[in-house]
Amino acid sequence: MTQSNLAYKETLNEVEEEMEVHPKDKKLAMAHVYVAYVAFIIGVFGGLLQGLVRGGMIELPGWITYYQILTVHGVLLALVFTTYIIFGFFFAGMSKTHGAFPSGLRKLGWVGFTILSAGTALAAVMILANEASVLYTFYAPLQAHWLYYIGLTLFVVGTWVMGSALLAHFFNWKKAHPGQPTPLFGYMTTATLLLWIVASIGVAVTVLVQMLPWALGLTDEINVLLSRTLFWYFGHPLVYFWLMPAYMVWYLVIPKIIGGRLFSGSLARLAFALFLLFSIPVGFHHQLMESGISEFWKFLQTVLTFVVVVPSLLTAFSIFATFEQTGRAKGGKGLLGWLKKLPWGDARFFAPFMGMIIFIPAGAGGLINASFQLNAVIHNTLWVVGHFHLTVGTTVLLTFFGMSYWLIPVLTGRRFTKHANRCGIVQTWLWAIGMFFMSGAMHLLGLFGAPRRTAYGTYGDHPQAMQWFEGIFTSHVTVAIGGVILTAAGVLMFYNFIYLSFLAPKGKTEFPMTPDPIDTPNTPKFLENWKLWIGIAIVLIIFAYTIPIYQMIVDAPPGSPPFNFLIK
Ligand code: HAS
Ligand code: CU
Repeated sequence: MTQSNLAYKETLNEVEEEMEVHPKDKKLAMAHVYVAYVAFIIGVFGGLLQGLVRGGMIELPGWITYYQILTVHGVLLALVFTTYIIFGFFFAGMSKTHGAFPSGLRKLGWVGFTILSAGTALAAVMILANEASVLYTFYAPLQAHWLYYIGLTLFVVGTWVMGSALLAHFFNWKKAHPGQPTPLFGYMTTATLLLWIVASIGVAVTVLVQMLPWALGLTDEINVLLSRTLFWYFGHPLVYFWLMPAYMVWYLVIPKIIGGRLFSGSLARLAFALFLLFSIPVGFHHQLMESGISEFWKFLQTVLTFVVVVPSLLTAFSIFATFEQTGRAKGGKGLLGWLKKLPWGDARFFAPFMGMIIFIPAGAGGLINASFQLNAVIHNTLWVVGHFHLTVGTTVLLTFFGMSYWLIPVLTGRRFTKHANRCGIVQTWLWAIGMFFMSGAMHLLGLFGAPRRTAYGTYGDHPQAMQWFEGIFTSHVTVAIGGVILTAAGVLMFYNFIYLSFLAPKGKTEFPMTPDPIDTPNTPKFLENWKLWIGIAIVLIIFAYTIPIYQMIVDAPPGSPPFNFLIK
């Protein structure tokens, strides 16, 4: 280690000792966590009902429809829980690593939170009133009440306002420390927020320009292909908006919990910059089976999809290396002896670790989905539902659960007790086992042709199964049983949230944050050049989308507002 590295390391450790989340920032962060978990528990029960309906075990009463609970489940878990917990994590982490928010920015944060929550409440009311049973993708021609689209708009605007507060805090720090590498937490938050902002412009455009006028009756038709394209321009980066904060926990928190230090800061920065570049021009991999997009553009976006796999592979390498280095430093010998040195009994480690393990098959499933021709086999089948229950539903969620075990007590000034830890370990096992059955059956049923997005679920059940395990994993009953186990796990997680928020003994809990990796002073300058990254991202987007979107507009059938005047 060079002299300058050593000096840098010492000053950082000193700073680290002092920095805590400011009490006023704790309130703002915790407000997010409350909403997140209330949405979570309602969403979990939505999922249970669906599983039971699909398994043919119950019938919904006349006043509830299948699409309605599917929308409740998808919107509350995939959009509301994730967004709130992510922003709660960002506010807490930015306060810890960049210092307390100045009161103006904190207020801006509260304003954003209020707008976001007004939007969420409006959208939730419309869904519960069965006026917006359009699923979380709100594909046209499914149409919701116009107030639902207003709710969605407020939701997005709220995140922009909160995002500006966070970005301003980061760039103020950068200005005050010229020439210094920025703290990794801020770097990663910034990459994630920029990704979110650039991507959500797509959904804002389709909602404001297409959906809202149509729902208000101002136009009576809609360009369906264009609306789906604008949705997926947003929808794929959306999944990385969920994944990147989970990766932040892996990169920044887990090394500290296992008693080590992240293996390389520059590699971590590079992975996040690559996510910003390649997450957006890939939406067509959700539309490979759609007519109206020529195969050249589909193929191009397929190639870019395989490029965006690279930062995940970099992440796998970094995290594995961090585990191995730490395990060996603790005396682990031989090829795999270091594994024993990891803190298996610590739920803050174990839950995200299970998430990592499950991401290996989950990511492999993603590669299958993205493989153009193979997509024909799985598209619109239950396989896809199995895929996203492993990715966002397990990898990301287990990581957020693992994060909650320390984040909530940090924010509420309580202790993460042995009891809470034990509940966390049981919760992780239950979630993983429930998901093994549910998602496993979904994957296989999908291969036998069971469709997604339908209540008539037993299609695809495979009565002539040759082997017992084939029979188990090709039955909707298995999906339902997995769903029941997952509901139990969800209830236990809600209990963990209540316990850590209100019941655990008062005291101090550590906000685990890895000391900056030793390569930090040598961070290449270009990695911090945001203008460069945003510029390349925009060029890639223009390249991947301009011509196909132009074609969608000029070749649209007559009466496809809002661009009728352009139709050939
Ligand atoms: Fe996906 C559909 C392709 C990742 C979520 N995806 C979906 C949908 C969702 C979703 C919600 O190409 C459904 C949307 C809808 O409603 O229609 N997906 C991919 C690809 C990846 C991928 C190529 N998806 C995700 C992630 C998600 C997510 C992440 C949420 C968070 N997906 C698709 C495609 C479709 C799709 C098509 C459309 C299907 C259709 O036809 O409708 C890749 O990014 C995956 C890369 C990941 C890896 C894994 C790396 C492994 C790691 C773990 C390391 C482990 C360690 C532990 C360190 C290659 C990082 C080691 C320790 C030891 C001791 C061993
Ligand atoms: Cu995607």
